[in-house]
Amino acid sequence: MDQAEAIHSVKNRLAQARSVAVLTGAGISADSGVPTFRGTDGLWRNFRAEDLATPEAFARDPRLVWEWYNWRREVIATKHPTPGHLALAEMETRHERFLLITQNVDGLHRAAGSRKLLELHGNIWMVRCTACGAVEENRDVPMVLLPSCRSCRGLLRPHIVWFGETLDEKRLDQCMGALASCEVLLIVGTSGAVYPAASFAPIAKAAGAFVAELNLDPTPQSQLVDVAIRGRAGQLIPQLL
Ligand code: BV8
Ligand code: ZN
Repeated sequence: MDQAEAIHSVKNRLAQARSVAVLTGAGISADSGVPTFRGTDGLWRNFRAEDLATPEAFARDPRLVWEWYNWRREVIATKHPTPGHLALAEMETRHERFLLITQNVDGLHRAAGSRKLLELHGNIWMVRCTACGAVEENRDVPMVLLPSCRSCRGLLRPHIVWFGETLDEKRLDQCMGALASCEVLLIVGTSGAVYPAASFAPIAKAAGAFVAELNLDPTPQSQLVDVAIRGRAGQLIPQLL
């Protein structure tokens, strides 16, 4: 099946679908200029996300972890949603049931107008107090280090799910509900390396969904999906509308 036929087949499935789910990863924000995690531009000062985005790294050296997040906040603050983000915000208005699940913490889907949105790993513009648990939005670029809680002076951390941390039960249940009921699942711009998000395509497939992958490259999930479309998310998603 060539590219045009593949796009046509997914478009047809979407046109008839009452319930649609979408899972996005760093690839959809690559077109905005946000570095991906595992691409060549994804590394930061020779550190890997798996080494810095962990509670152990934060306990050992909160300043280093905050410096990494300050760098990412600075990068993301100047980025805008792509036609891919905007097309997904439009897509949610066309189906009775729709859920956009993103692994990205950059907030670009929210900025694009998506409302039926679940930020599985949190949001880089939200901070949480490690002492009293208070959560609030903070858009300081950079954060003055080390940031402390307004009400109890406790150390603030990014309100983001780090490696080794469990995901919010409610959020996960909402994902499982969408995966069990969707007729179409789009998997956009993710390498399928991180769990539990990496298990979403097989779960939806087992529940009878038509699964399409939109990615620049093949991934471990490519042979599992019904259709794999190669290309840039920013160009492909608008063609599905
Ligand atoms: C948990 C916040 C229970 C940080 C993130 C072994 C087996 C199973 C699980 C594990 C295991 N060992 C450890 C685990 C658990 C771990 C895990 O999965 N580790 C991996 C590395 C093996 N998972 C967890 O810890 C999760 N919690 O499971 O709790 C538990 C607890 C303890 C022990 C076990 C279980 C929590 C995971 C959440 C981690 N937090 N983000 C931050 O961002 O600051 S995940 C992080 O990676 C980002 O959010 C990112 O979104 C995510 C996944 O990366 P991708 O989005 O896929 O990005 P990537 O760069 O990899 O790929 C980009 C893709 O886009 C590529 O395919 C590329 O081809 C494509 N692309 C590029 N440009 C474009 C494009 N496509 C289209 N268009 C383009 N223009
Ligand atoms: Zn506090």
